Amino acid sequence: MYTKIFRAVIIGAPGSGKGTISTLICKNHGCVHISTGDILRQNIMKNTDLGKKAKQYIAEGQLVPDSIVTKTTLARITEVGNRSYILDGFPRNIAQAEALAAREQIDAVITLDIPHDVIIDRVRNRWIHAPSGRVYNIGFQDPKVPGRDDVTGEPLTQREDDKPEVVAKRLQLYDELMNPVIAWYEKKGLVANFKGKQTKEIWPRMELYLNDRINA
Ligand code: G5P
Ligand code: MG
Repeated sequence: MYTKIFRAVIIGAPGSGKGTISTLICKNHGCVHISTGDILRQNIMKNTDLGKKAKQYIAEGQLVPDSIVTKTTLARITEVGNRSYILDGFPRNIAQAEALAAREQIDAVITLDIPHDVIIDRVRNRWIHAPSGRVYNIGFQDPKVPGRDDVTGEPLTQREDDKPEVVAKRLQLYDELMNPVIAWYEKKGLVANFKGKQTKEIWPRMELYLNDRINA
């Protein structure tokens, strides 16, 4: 458990394992996982106003407009209150990074550096339980019953934006928009980069870093 509040951002390409690693961090250290992608997908499922606005952008691999996402994310951070959190999927550009900095003091920025060919393979095998955001992967993190969520038994689905042509667009957009964001956080001395091909290879290094960072 954290002995003080720890607010971190996790950055990585689509399919790099942000959701998987955030879940591990929160399970082991008791923080709240805030995933903007999960929030948007849950709103699409419930057909809310936000979901209706976001649906087409996500399906095409485009960013949902800043005005919508920033308001939603900051509202979620307010709900989380005085607790440690990992912010996954936000910020997505400099404007969002500035909006976050104006509101929150971020303690660390964790970046995941996974080769694109590894990512393309993973995304092909990804299945999700959209209502909860739980993620599975055939051959890596199989559900106990094929095609079913471990907790609810509900059917798993594939993401609309995991089609190969949309993944290619998302990867390109990531490089274009996120390299400047990472450089922006590097200037502030906040970035810890984790390079590798597998989550199990990255995780022990991440644990060492987190323990150091949290007890510093
Ligand atoms: P999201 O939802 O933020 P992305 O594209 O940033 O989407 P994504 O696809 O959710 O990121 P991830 O969370 O980095 O990927 O990866 P993951 O799900 O944990 O892992 C990928 C797969 O690999 C899983 O099946 C996992 O089980 C498996 N895996 C993990 N580790 C290993 C391993 O070691 N080995 C193997 N074999 N498999 C492994 O955003 C979606 C859309 O929402 C909008 C945008 O339209 C965006 O495109 N959006 C925003 N728009 C504007 N501003 C924002 N801030 C927005 N946030 C979201
Ligand atoms: Mg994710």
